[in-house]
This record gives sequence, C-alpha cells and structure tokens, in this order.
Amino acid sequence: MTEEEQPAAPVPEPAPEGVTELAAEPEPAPGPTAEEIEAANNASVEADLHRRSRRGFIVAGVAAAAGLGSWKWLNSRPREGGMPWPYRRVLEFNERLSGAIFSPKRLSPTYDESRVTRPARINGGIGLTPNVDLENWRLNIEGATSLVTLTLDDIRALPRRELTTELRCIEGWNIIVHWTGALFSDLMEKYPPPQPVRYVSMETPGRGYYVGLDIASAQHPQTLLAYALNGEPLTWQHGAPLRLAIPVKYGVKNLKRIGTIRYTNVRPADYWAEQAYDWYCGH
Ligand SMILES: Nc1nc2c(c(=O)[nH]1)N[C@H]1C(S)=C(S)[C@@H](COP(=O)(O)O)O[C@H]1N2
Ligand SMILES: [Mo]
Repeated sequence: MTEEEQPAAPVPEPAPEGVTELAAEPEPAPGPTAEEIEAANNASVEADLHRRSRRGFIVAGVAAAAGLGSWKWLNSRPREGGMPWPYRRVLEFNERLSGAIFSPKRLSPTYDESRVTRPARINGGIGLTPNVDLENWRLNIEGATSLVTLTLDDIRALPRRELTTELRCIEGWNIIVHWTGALFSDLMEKYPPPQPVRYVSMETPGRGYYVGLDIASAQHPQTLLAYALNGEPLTWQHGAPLRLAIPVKYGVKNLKRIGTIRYTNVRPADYWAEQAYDWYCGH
C-alpha cells in the first residue's frame, strides 16, 4: 500500500521525551494485544527458525503482525521512531533473532588435524603489502578505557588456543585450516570497553580492508586472533603478523593483518557489505 492509500485517520506524533502521551488517540479498534503479537511471533519463530533466511523472516514477521489486525489498526498505533509500534516491535524482535542465530552456543564444526588442506589456499590481498615490518607492527585498541597499543608478544601472552576448522569463502570453496592464537574474548576481557558495546570493528593498518562484527560473534568461543596457520607463523599473504579467524563467518570477515580493533555501538562499516554482501556474512 502506498503512502497516499493509507487511511486518513490521524497518526499521533511521538510525544516528546518524558512526556506522557494523553493526546486524543482514536478509540482502539479491536486488535491483538502486544502479548498476542509477541506470542504469535514466538510461535512462528520456533517453527521457522531453521527454515527461513533472516530477510525472509522479516517479511514473514511483518506479514504475520499485519495479518492479526487491520492495516488501519496498525497505522493508528502511536509511532515510535517514525513507525507504528507493531512494526518497531517486529524489527526489534528480528534484531533479537539475529542475536539468537549467532548464539555463542552454536559451534562451528571442528576437525582432526590430519584433515588440514595443504597447502592452504590464499585469497584476497586487499590492505596487505609484501614487506610487513614485524618489528614496528602494533595492535591498537580503540574504545577501551584508555588507548591500548600492543605488541605481538602481548597477544602471545594471552592463553594459547588451537582450532582446526573450515575456512569458507563466499566464492564457493572451503578448506580445513589449523589456527593458533588467542581468543578475542580473552583480549576483550583484559582490555575491556568502559561500557558494554554492540559491535567491534577491525581494520588493516591504513584501513585498506575493514570488517564489522556483532559483539556476540566477536566473543564467540571459536573467534581467534591468530598468529599461526597450520603450525607456522602467518606469511604476509595469510595476514602476518596477526589476523582474525572467525569460523562462524565466511572468509570475507576473517580479516588478515589486523592493525586496529575498535569497540563501538554504531554498526561499523564493512568492506564487502559496502559491495552489497550481507553485513553479517554468517553461515
Ligand atoms: N586484509 C585482507 N583480509 C582478507 C581479505 C583481503 O582481501 N584483505 N580477503 C578475505 C577473504 S575473501 C578470504 S576468503 C580470506 C582468505 O584467507 P587466506 O588467504 O588466508 O586463505 O581472507 C579474508 N581476509
Ligand atoms: Mo573469500
């Protein structure tokens, strides 16, 4: 339905912050209660979670909410952030759902080390240069309580983790790789942001390549800051001296040669999302 076709019923403007809304709202037409919408959504989630893509679900969710009441009812609801609240609820609900999809409980499969693909495939050199100055390389953390500048030894001092997992490229190939490194969550615990944050941004020195991560994926128990691949220190093509290994995401998010890590509440820019790939790029 287009803007012009919408019912003429006046749509109340949002009340200013802190002001109780007493304005003459049309007598509510019979419609579902917030609880009924929530219940209907929850029921459809359980049935649909494994069947639908996130995008498909947003459409289905809006359609389900719309189906419960009349269009008129929906559009006569007070607005929050410029849209009638049932839509806002569905969007918030979908945001919570993507949180559930990236639940820390969902582990990516791991493999016996004998299954490692040798040699590891090399793909994507954006933001990399052959002559990496390992002596002068530093990892900067922005958005922590104070500015943090770390050496590779600082990363090596964190508990050492090993993981044999799949690296999946969006171009359609997979290899099995063995990573050695520190858990991002251990780094974050040692150098925390002053307040909880929703996102982490990572970029190469000079920001030739950059990725944005939701905080749940960054803190996932398989997300590593890796300094070795298949038992050898990283070569420059694989992102020396330190790269991201995030097996719950496609290869594009596995940023090679991290220069800066930033905690943020604003969804960070992402190199391939800007080229119209899905921002989450989970699988
Ligand atoms: N800095 C940087 N990191 C990057 C890329 C890139 O172009 N530049 N490409 C990504 C892509 S698309 C893939 S599939 C993986 C490949 O990692 P590999 O070369 O170690 O196999 O790196 C990712 N990280
Ligand atoms: Mo990739």
